[in-house]
Amino acid sequence: MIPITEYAGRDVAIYGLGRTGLAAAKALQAGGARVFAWDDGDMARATAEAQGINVTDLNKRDWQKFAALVLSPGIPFKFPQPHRLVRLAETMGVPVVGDTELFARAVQALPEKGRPKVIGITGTNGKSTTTALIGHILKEAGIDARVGGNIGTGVLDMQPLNANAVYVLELSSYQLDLTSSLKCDVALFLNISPDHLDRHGGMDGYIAAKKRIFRNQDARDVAVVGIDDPVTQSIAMGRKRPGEARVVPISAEFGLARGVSAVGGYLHDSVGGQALRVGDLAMADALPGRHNHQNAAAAYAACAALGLSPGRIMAGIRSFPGLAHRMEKVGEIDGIRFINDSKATNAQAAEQALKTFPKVHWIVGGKSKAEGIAPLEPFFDRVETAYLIGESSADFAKTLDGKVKVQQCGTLEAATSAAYEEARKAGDSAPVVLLSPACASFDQFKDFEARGDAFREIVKRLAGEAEPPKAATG
Ligand code: UMA
Repeated sequence: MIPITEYAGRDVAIYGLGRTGLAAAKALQAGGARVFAWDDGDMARATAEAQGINVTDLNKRDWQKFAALVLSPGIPFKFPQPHRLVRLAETMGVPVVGDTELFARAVQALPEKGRPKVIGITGTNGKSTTTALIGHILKEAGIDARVGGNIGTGVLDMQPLNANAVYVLELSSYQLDLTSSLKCDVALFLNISPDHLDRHGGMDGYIAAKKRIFRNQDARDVAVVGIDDPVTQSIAMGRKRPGEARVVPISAEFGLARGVSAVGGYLHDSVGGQALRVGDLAMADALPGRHNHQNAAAAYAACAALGLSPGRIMAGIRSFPGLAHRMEKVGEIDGIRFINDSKATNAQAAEQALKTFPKVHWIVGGKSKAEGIAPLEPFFDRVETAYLIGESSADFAKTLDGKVKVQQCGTLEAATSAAYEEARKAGDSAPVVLLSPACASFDQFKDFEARGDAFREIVKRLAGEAEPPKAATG
């Protein structure tokens, strides 16, 4: 935990007691602040109280005493409309901040030589993979890298600040909206496509939130910018003013005169003006597909900016184990690869997975998003058979009718067994069973992680590595 001393002896309100709020409450308490925390959920309040946090109904407190309101990123800050407590804070002149802002100020409060390095990563897609990959490369190179933020560890839950450490932070647009003081030594903006627009008042607001990652950077810093979509491309082109961070463009579509590119399966570094073929991405098992090649290019550019050699970076890229539930290989039986992409909860995410393989046995379905799987039609020719699960089965069968062979399986267990049997019979050269549901999981599982874990267990059982489930008794 990173103790926050900025509010020592003062009262601070905390709203939201999930990962962000709990960590912030402990960090502020450890730094000497008096914490008054609230969450609308009974369970969250009980958990916080059990951990020694002062839980109190913020609606009933005297707001004149609060020096700040620490807001969790999932609670509306500006759009669709500010949460009532945010309005109250603003009316009472109480500043509203996020956990990353507290982290940033704590870093800036250190003498310059004592500050750790900070790498911030944002973008619509690929930010968790890139964050984890950078953390992995740095750790493999013997650097004290700490990984946190939107990837799942509250920023203030990370190890205390240390001048020799590198903090690798995945930053969502929600978190960036609540952060003003962060200065990234290396800031990465990977790509952008419409997402979370309700929380930013539209696309312009969403772009503006993401661009906050570059705030406070100066000429000593580096901005790594993906140029494979028009918005980030124009951001990269526009950042040339004196005093601004040095821009390193990255692409998985074009070779670059200056930048880092991943084309034809190879990583190329031409940042210094001379093209250097750095390594073969086919050796990086956990990073298949064009989108992962962009992530590899981004991670390479960030680590190179910190002074790591191409050889060391490539060693880390090759040994990266991948993230759970994201194109994660969970087993191989009789030459059939089983890929867990449970994190693909919408069509756009599933598209990345379908694009990766020429032929797949596709397990799909659950609680559908509005667009269903119709946007994936251009990739239906890659599907050997679709194995339908969950409440979307009837709708998806209609979308697939006449285009793809379909098996109605109901459960993930039935679908995985059926896909395994079919893949064995089909005798493809590189058979793949892919769970990339294009749906939320809530109709059958607690969350996408529980769904992916269940798939992993089923595959283990099929491989005979695990015991068959015990028969129900009583
Ligand atoms: N709550 C209220 N009142 C409300 C709304 C929420 O009391 O009106 C309470 C809830 O009961 C809950 C708490 O607020 O207890 C949840 O706060 P939160 O949604 O901010 O969740 P955290 O657990 O703090 O997790 C947050 C990020 N969640 C969101 O931004 C929605 C996590 O990202 C992040 O990993 C974590 O901080 C640590 O930094 C998750 C996410 O879904 C993965 N992010 C979005 C995304 O990636 O698309 C942005």
